[in-house]
Amino acid sequence: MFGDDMRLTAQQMVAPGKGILAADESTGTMDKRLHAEGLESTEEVRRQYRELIVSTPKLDNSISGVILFDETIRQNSSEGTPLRRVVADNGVTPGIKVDKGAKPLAATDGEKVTEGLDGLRDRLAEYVDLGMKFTKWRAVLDIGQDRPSDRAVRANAHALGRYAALSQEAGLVPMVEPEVLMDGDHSLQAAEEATTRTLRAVFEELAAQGVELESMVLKPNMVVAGKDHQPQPSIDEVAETTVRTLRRTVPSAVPGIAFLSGGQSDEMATTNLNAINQLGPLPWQVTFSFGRGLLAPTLHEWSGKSENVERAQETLARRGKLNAAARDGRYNAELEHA
Ligand code: 5MM
Repeated sequence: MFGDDMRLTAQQMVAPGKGILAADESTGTMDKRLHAEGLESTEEVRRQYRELIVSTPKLDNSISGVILFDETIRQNSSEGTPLRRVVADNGVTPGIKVDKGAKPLAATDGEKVTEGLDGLRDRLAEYVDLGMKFTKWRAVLDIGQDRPSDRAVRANAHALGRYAALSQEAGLVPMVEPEVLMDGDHSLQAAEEATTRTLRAVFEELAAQGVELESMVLKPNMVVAGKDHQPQPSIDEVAETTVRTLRRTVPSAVPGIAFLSGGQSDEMATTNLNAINQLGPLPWQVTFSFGRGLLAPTLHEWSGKSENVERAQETLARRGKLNAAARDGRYNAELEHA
């Protein structure tokens, strides 16, 4: 897939009325999510969970693409169809997480840098053969005294730039995810400052590494106060601050921005996405790429029981529909109970 194809894929991923489903939790994260529901995290339990997700009827009504984990694209449905093919047959574009996780960054006080560049070119070639159309790489930065440090911001931005360039070289659309965490008691202004600094550094590196902006999707955090900050800012303040931050840092050549939910409750993430879109028109498509925002209630509904699969799929389809409405600025809280 080259130039025009990648541009088209990027546009389809952020098309009006749809968003992206992040089902790319690594095994460690799946362990945590499944244990929290009292479930064991075996390869078979993860397979059943991922099958439930990707075989949800009419998933493509609200979902344009799904981000998968390496384990999932090598697993089959209970009927023997590769799960990656179930995704595509359901009208949804398959993508793959290609980073190897956030590891301690030298010469910092516990900050992290995402690794996975070594051997990435070869891994990408295999993912192309397996039918993947886009990739994702997540950098993680946290806010605190003198954090994120410029060292952590620069190291992560550099890795994102190199990853994105390699991805495009392979013909795969990169989803560039610099996440500034909402952990802590920092203010909305502190989140704005850290997110602005991070996004500036990321776009400098994307340019330095020759990344074509028209063939990528940005996956940032919304600009919210730390989850322990009191009082919490209003929805309007969050939306205005998020839009101001993005307008100041994200070139209009980028076709779309697909937010992570970052630990916000599912309803809060939907409400904020809606308020952000109501501030439009914006220079880019603005949609969701939620993991927990779509899947936390789905996993809870399933609870590992085959008799709950249908209800869990309905929960996922419903959250997808509500977020698709929010993505177009058409959501209101009453729809939650409709
Ligand atoms: C689904 O979670 C992804 C992270 O997985 P690992 O930490 O296990 O690698 C993550 O990248 C996710 O795609 C985004 O953070 C969006 O998920 P949330 O839950 O923040 O919406």
